[in-house]
Amino acid sequence: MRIFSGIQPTGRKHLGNYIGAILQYVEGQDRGDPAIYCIVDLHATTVGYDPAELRRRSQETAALLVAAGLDPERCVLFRQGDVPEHTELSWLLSSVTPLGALNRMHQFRDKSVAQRELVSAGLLFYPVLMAADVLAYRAHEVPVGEDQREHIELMRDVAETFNKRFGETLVVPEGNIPKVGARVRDLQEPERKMSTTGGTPKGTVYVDEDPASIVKKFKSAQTDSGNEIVRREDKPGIANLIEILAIVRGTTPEEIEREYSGPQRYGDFKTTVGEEVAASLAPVRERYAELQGDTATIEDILAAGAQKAQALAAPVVADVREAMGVGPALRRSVGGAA
Ligand code: AQP
Repeated sequence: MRIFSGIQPTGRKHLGNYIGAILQYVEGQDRGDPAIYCIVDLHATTVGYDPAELRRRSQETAALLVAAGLDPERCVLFRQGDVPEHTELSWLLSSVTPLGALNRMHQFRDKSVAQRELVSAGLLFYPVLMAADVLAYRAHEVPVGEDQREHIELMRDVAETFNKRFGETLVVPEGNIPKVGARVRDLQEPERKMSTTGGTPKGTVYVDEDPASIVKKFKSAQTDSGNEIVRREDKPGIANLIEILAIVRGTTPEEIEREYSGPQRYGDFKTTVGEEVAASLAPVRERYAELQGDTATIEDILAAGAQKAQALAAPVVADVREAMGVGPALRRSVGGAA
């Protein structure tokens, strides 16, 4: 069972990234054979950005993942731009990707509207590169949050179309979207997801945030004016807090609802959630502070990870080239699914 996932180096990572993705990465590390995690710096170049900042943030994201529990000895942790097989494969896969499907992607539509200067071809091509990221490793499982469902569907279609057109070469991956915490909501606008680019400053909690500031944000979270701690459609704010607390405690939302049944003061509940979130993130924040400035160690980790990643991806890309008739024929026969 191969697990693959990618994370953007765009700024600080928030509680949604942590719950929807990073916690799953750490869990996958114990199950994956191998578990492959990639900091997608090439994806980050598809919207306006500052080059020096991108390099720094890629290193910081790597430091954060290690601080959160990824062990470079037990998983493959690398930076996308260090493994050229990703870009080569994305070009090869573009021949089986319908332009109409790319045009319809919600993320493309949303992000292209937000671009002030240039809507790059890279932004349209983003899902093809993402398909290449996963398919290059013949990964079976892709842990992601709910917002990535559409991209997972597209990469499955791309793999299926490729296999039909050129013969069984690629593994069709499955998304692993958690049942609880797949869409952590903005604390101020709980009808929207917590987001790096589209969230409110007071409603977005960062993994490396000061504990007092985390508690303050939770205390001012938007809820309705009721007194029940239940997940109902008309209570997105409280439902969000219930799910967050369940994840932090390692229990279920049903258990939280049982514990807080009967009339409750929302203010007290918000404080409890804030304090428990802050306490659970404290060790990650401390390890991150130690690692963050140690760019030499981080670069060593990423270089070793890139070597391991390339060793896995190169034979797959060679099989794709062979199947497509690109370059000279290989001596060995095309390998099937791993
Ligand atoms: N609110 C969320 N709840 C649960 N999971 C989430 N993810 C993102 N937001 C939430 C998941 O985090 C992983 C890494 O995401 P990313 O940093 O690569 O970028 P993203 O998906 O584009 O989400 P961001 O960080 O909030 O950026 P915006 O919204 O500005 O595009 C992914 O698995 C994602 O599903």
